[in-house]
Amino acid sequence: MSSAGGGRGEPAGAALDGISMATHESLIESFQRAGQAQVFAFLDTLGPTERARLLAEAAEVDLAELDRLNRTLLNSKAAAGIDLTDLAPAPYEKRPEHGGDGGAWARAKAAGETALREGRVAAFTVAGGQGTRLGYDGPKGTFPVTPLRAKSLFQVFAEKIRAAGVRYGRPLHWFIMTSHANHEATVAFFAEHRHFGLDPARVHFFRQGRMPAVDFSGKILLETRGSLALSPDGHGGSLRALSRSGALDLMAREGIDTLSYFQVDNPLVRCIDPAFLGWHRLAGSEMSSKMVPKAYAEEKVGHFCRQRGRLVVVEYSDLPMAMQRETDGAGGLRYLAGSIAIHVLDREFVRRMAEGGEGVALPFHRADKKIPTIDAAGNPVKPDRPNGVKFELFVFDALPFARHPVVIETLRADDFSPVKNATGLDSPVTCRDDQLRQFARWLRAQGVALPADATGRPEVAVEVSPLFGYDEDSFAEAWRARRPQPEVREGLYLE
Ligand code: UD2
Repeated sequence: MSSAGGGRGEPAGAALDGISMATHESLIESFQRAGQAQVFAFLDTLGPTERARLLAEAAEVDLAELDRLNRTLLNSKAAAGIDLTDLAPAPYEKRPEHGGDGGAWARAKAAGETALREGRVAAFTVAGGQGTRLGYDGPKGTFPVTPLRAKSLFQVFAEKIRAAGVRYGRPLHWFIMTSHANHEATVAFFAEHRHFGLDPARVHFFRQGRMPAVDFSGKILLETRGSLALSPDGHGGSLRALSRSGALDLMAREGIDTLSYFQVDNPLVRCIDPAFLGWHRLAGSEMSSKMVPKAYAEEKVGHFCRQRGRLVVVEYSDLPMAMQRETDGAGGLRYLAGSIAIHVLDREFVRRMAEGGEGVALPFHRADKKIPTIDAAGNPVKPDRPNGVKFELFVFDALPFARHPVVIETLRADDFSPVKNATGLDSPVTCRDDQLRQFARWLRAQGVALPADATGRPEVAVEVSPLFGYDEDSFAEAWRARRPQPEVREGLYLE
């Protein structure tokens, strides 16, 4: 399925030629019956290609699902908020340096390494987001991030995945979820860079689904006379996209039962972390997550909570600030466990969630947005305040459905420094500094004297390729084996 598209939501073209006039008519009628006839208001003014595109987009829409969303999420009472009753902080496995059980962590690491040697693990990146906040034009994964070589996010992940494949003697498969907007550019970027040394047969791209945006009365918005206002269905759409694209079947054929899930914006992530994989496996978990203690109350991450016996994540925008600021007896934050969007997923759990069934479905979230559209005369409108609603699925909403979910602590400095904003917090500059601090820590642990400021940022810029060392252990081995050991000075690149 390498670089294959993802079923529902494939661009017009070939598929459409097969749709008969009768199908078109029944499609249009179903929209009329659903009170969505405005979608075809300009149909008679369109040329054949535009017509075909509009009809193909309309065929993507699940009218019954949309009707349900309009009734539940647009209704102001029901939409009033997330259920916060019976909420308590979730327990998590502490790191050994914070009082966790060192023996249990060692057993977890060994179990994860076994799974890797058996070829049971694949990497999975969600890369369908639009990266609006960064103001970067292009798939976010192509954004340059490393301090010296300016390697792209995709290259950093590719090299970590390649290195893990070498270390455990089993090259890994890598699934990458794109969107309609960035699919072609993403696939082309990998081809242009020869998949960064990975076997192209093991790198699989598929598109996520799309959802129509509606106005505040639930009517689907048109972006132009001949196209719907469609947007990606959120990273939670990855579960159904994995199923629809054939990725789960491919995994089953290859003997892969575990997916290591991470976001495209975080180059520090340990994409393949044996201890995390091991905790997941030893607990018989279907979905596991990493947490970091929140750095401050207002930090924009989700919160791991327990609610009536189930694990849930409550997003920062949904947890009242008073609760985010609550402290425990010792003065620490009560809702301390921040979600950094790193998960491990069991293949058959993903299938169960994707297929849905009695009471098994991710809930949609509503986001009020400024959505470019057209007016009744068909002229473009660029709203300066929210004029409609987008619907999105969040992957962490699968946690309450998972059997034996585990949350483990990770060290922020080793796992999390996302690039989200052009400047300030979580920007290219903070991410570069965090990479430098990590390389410096690894070097210092090997006895290299490296002058640094109070935050641990070295005075000289150095870069370690993931192919040399992609975590502290692999770095230590490579460094000790390197003869002669290089002088650590400005510009040193280790590969
Ligand atoms: C997300 C989490 C937040 C925290 C933070 C850590 C949500 C709602 N919030 O915040 O709790 O963990 O990450 O960095 O998830 N994506 C898709 N398709 C989509 C939408 C997003 O693939 O339709 C991908 C996107 O490419 C990126 C990731 O999902 O890799 C996160 O998306 P985001 O930037 O919207 O999430 P953010 O920063 O609001």
